[in-house]
Amino acid sequence: MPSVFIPLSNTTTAAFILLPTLAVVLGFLWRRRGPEAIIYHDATKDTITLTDRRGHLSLRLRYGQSCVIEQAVVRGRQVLAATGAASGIKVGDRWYTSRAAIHTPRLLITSSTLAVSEIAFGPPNALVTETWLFKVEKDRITWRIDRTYPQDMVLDDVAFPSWNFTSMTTWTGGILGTGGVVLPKYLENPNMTYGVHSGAVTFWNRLANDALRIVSTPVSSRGQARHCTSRFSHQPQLGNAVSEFTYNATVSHDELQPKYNLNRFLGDRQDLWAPFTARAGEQSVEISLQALDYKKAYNRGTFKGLDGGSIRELLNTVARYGVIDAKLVGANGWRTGYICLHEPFFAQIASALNDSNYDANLAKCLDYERDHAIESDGRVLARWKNDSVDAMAGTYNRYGFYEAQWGFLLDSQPDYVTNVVQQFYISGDVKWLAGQKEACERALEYLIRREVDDSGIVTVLTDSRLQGKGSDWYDIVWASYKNAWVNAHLYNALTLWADAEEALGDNAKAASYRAFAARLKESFNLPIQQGGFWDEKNRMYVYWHDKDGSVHGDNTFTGVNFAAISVGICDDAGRRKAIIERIEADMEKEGLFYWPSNFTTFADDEVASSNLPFPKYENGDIFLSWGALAIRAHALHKPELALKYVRNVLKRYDEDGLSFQRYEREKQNGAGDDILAGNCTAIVGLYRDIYGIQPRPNRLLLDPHLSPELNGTQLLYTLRGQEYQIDLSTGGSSITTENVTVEAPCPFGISVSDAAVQYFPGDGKEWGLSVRPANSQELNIQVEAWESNLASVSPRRWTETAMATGKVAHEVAGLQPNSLYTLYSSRDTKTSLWADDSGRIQFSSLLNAKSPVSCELVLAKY
Ligand SMILES: *[C@@H]1O[C@H](CO)[C@@H](O)[C@H](O)[C@H]1NC(C)=O
Ligand SMILES: *[C@@H]1O[C@H](CO)[C@@H](O)[C@H](O)[C@H]1NC(C)=O
Ligand SMILES: *[C@@H]1O[C@H](CO)[C@@H](O)[C@H](O)[C@H]1NC(C)=O
Ligand SMILES: *[C@@H]1O[C@H](CO)[C@@H](O)[C@H](O)[C@H]1NC(C)=O
Ligand SMILES: *[C@@H]1O[C@H](CO)[C@@H](O)[C@H](O)[C@H]1NC(C)=O
Ligand SMILES: *[C@@H]1O[C@H](CO)[C@@H](O)[C@H](O)[C@H]1NC(C)=O
Ligand SMILES: *[C@@H]1O[C@H](CO)[C@@H](O)[C@H](O)[C@H]1NC(C)=O
Ligand SMILES: *[C@@H]1O[C@H](CO)[C@@H](O)[C@H](O)[C@H]1NC(C)=O
Ligand SMILES: CC(=O)N[C@H]1CO[C@H](CO)[C@@H](O)[C@@H]1O
Repeated sequence: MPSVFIPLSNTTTAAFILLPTLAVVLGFLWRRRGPEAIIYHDATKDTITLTDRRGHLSLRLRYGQSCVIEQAVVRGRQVLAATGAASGIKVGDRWYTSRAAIHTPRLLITSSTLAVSEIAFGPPNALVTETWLFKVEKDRITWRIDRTYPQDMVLDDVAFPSWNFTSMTTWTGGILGTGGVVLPKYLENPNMTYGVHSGAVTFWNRLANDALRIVSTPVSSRGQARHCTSRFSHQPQLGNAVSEFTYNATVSHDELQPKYNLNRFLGDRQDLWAPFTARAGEQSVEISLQALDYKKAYNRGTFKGLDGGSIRELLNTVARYGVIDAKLVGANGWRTGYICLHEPFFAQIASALNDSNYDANLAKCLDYERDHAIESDGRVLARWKNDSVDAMAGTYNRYGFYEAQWGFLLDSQPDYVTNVVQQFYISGDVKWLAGQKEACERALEYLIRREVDDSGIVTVLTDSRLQGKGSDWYDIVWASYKNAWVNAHLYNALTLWADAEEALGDNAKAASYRAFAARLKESFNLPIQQGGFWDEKNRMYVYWHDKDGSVHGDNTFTGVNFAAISVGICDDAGRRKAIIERIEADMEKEGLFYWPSNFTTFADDEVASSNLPFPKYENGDIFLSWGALAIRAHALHKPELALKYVRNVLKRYDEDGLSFQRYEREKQNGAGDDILAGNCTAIVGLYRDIYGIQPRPNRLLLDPHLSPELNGTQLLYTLRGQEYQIDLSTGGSSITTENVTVEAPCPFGISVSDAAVQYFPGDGKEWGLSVRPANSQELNIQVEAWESNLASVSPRRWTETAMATGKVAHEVAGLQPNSLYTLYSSRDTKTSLWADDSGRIQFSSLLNAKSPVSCELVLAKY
């Protein structure tokens, strides 16, 4: 468009008067005729080109004896292979497609739509017919496909439609509607295929900074379509051509089933889904196609002291890679296809990711686990996998859940509950939580029944290391009887779950779980000689006690020590300091980029022999999965140390994409083909404990632990559809939403309801101040003092500044009911206000532009 107008703007006044008319004429020509026209028909070549009004996406359709999209230009980059995008069906081993050798379809073109009808392909006695309706919009092109099956048909495969991209490097990856990701670099061999039950994908290219978002929605009002499914493959090379990357979408009435076991990934073939019956009649899908500026679409804010590009990339690749499919969310990844239900950090990953699709899928996954992984006695089966190779004999169920061959890994009990509560923190969905109540109680009671005396400490199923069985995440370390790892995670789950019981109104249960947690905390911290886990001589926690009284894992096992600090069961500042400083000294000595499981070896009878000699695998290698625990432990003690290790991980990511299971201790090079998504947990820790972003069911809590290099970091974050801007500085942090900025001593919380913004002092669940500015009035509230304690009589003090003149409505809550308060303002006013029987006061004040007003609200003395 600019190229048409620029010459005109240089002409005389007379030409200017003509401009409006000319613009209409030229605009008309441009739209209907020019090569950049929104819909441009080149009848000589049998092609029609459609371009969105912003000119970011352009599709070229070829229709002569075919119906195929042969070019897709995404922000100037052509991404399709010569075979393009088309639709089709596979019957037996024969493909019938719209790509070639069909009757030329009928066309109907308007200024912004194109209808292509009478597209027919298929076996001669059962032709499938389609109509494609394209609509060109400002920022997208929509493509509706109405397909009619003449009869019920058993199909081996379907392209509804399928897209062939130029090569395996056309896209860095594709963010899926499951919250997961397809990564072409993990489909490195011909025929490698990955598929999911979702019809939404945003392909992106990091270098080109472009993205193509394809979102398919079944049109259920028309016919039978209900499910969308996606499959991605590395095509074998044809001759000297480069291998194409294909995206094959399916629309069906019934949900497609995997053809081989529960596989969503195939290493050497593409027929991922089982044949299915397409019902006679119509099925329709609406596909929205958008070309995006990738960095803008996934803008996380302005980063200081860290590379925001790497943070975005690590979250979009490593973190998402743990999602296997709809209802299957984990942190190992879809290549090896394991989910460890004995990992507590999926909802924490969600809270760093900021993707409502991931959140929704995790909620469904936890329901699926509730229904198929929890046994009647409350036992939470520890793992899921596509096959039973890793299962303890007889435990693999038809949904894919099982006990690990290494032993009963009991951390699945608390970790399931932890994920449920933290998912509730993100969604705030009390109804969903209520559906989990009975299952979570059952999972906790399973461990509670295993309490030793009245200590609060519970035991695992083995009594002695000599039984040679694992009992937690470190599955080939023979931790037995009283296991500090399991007990620390139980403590965490109990305190979280007590909070959830309160949200559900069951205060009695909440109190009993808190009482158990308190008992456990006390015993946990006792010296080892008295049955606790604290080793006073070495100033660290040990890993376990065998039943015979012997103590094991006194090798500064980092897992237990970081867990104890980060879940708060160790809250003694002296102990924290001793542990962290000792570990840091060892890190420095060895020059390690990240924490190993242990600095020196476990004893021979404490681990599987495959862990020997030290350092090897779970005996001394570096696993990134527990990064969030370590980051939190450090953030509480020394934020700059936490930051140092976040930097190291980001540097690694830039070097090797973190594509390994663990790092070998000696050379610190990557090893292991189980490419763990848990690697993202350092960034999860960065968001949660350094930036301090912590969703809560009724607010966004901000509790940062910053070091000065991070000053000026500005994060964009969305929670339950509400957008927040978070400005971080060691001098004071603030949150802005709905034109209101609240700066307050941390931690504090913010939420929005009834067009007003609420401020929650401290980490309390109740708001203290609610403000509603005039329309479009920007308002800054700086809280200087606000005690969240109801009984407190200390004054509440704050300063408000408006950018424009207008009336601000206020409500203060959490006051002593039926009491008289005095509001002093720096404008020399003094107002008496009565707190009603719910302890609330309402008042309005007119603020003048840019003149700050300080307020003080004090309980009046009689
Ligand atoms: C995409 O490529 C595959 C493999 O080369 C081919 O079989 C298929 O027909 C192509 N799809 C389209 C729409 O042309
Ligand atoms: C759908 O994808 C498969 C590869 O997974 C490919 O063989 C087939 O040709 C595709 N269908 C079409 C019409 O492109
Ligand atoms: C890919 O799969 C096809 C069909 O199963 C097979 O014929 C072909 O040999 C495979 N190619 C490679 C390189 O594995
Ligand atoms: C965060 O979520 C919101 C709402 O879904 C979305 O608009 C935004 O693009 C997301 N940001 C990132 C970085 O994904
Ligand atoms: C399960 O998945 C793994 C990894 O993708 C694969 O190697 C294995 O063959 C699958 N198992 C079966 C029985 O298909
Ligand atoms: C995560 O890091 C491990 C090293 O602990 C590495 O082996 C693995 O490939 C990484 N996973 C991903 C998805 O990058
Ligand atoms: C960070 O900002 C605070 C004020 O917000 C200031 O006191 C401190 O000196 C700053 N630090 C650096 C390194 O700029
Ligand atoms: C915020 O203020 C701007 C003008 O400064 C206005 O356009 C916008 O509508 C306001 N937003 C809200 C939520 O009031
Ligand atoms: C750094 C450190 O304390 N390492 C410990 C690791 O384990 C051995 C025992 O196997 C201890 O002696 C070390 O102190």
